[in-house]
Amino acid sequence: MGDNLLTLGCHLRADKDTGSLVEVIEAIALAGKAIAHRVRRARIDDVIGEVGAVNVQGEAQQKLDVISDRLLLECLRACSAVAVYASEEQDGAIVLRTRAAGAEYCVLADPLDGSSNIDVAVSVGTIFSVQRHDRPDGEIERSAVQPGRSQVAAGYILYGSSVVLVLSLGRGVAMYVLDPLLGDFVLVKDGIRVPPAGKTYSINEAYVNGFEPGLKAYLDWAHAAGYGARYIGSMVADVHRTLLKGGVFLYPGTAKAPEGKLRLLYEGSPMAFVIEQATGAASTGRAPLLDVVPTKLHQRTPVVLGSAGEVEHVLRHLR
Ligand code: AFP
Repeated sequence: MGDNLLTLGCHLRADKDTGSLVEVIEAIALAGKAIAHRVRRARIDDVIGEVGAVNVQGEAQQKLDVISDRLLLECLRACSAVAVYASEEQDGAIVLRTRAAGAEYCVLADPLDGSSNIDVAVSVGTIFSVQRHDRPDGEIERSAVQPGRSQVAAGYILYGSSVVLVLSLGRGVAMYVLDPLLGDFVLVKDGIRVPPAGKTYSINEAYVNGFEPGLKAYLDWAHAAGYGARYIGSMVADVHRTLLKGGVFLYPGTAKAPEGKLRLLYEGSPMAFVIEQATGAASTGRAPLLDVVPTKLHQRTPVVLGSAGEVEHVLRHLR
């Protein structure tokens, strides 16, 4: 049995081109460790349930949403390379420091995706996206509202039976696991590739009456072709399974919510970046998801991502 002892920091620093981006990723990883600790103690400490407030999208905030957002903000505030933080839990982007002060990056995050599942101990996760802060200091918030294609890094931390960090800096995808004894993320796999096909679809099929005809036709086709269904209802867990085992994850628009539920900048873009870097595909159902030009911070988007062959099966039914 070989020991995995290459830590996240050492692995990232081995690439001389990574520069101060390493500090940003380490700050996110530190927040992830702190969040993991809170998630593990969820039933022991009084952190289950709603705060009693709604976020800017009108969704009930869970206590752990607020705690996770604060932990991320504090870790990023301490990192001199970060200029802007934007999150699903905040109304607007938070300016931490200026470009003149040498801050090069903007971090966007869904601090605790799937948090409504915590009371039943289902896996949850943190999703993050890093964009270059290349606008004048007067337009600092616009650094956050950029197409997914221009991300310099993206990934997620899954708080499951183990704590897993999946990361892409635009040169493939690596997976690290938190070694609880060492207190550090260690590399377990580099160069991850989504299997090109996999007969599993992951969608909330209960919304089928609101789906467009093409999507209903795809589901009929998948049933006839002997596909299986897997849906946890926690995006990080569903995407992680899709990344490792293949298949397709969908959160489409419906008649009631044409843009679906997921946020473009905090969920869709970072997950699409990881999946494309792992040789999979990601689409809105109409266009490559990474090419969508956002107009606002909290924009929503339909999502279809996973094995390239499986995404294509969906798209040909939608066309
Ligand atoms: P919560 O953070 O409110 O639990 O929502 C999780 C989520 O945004 C995403 O993780 C899931 O894929 C999706 O919602 C599940 O939504 P449905 O319950 O509508 O299927």
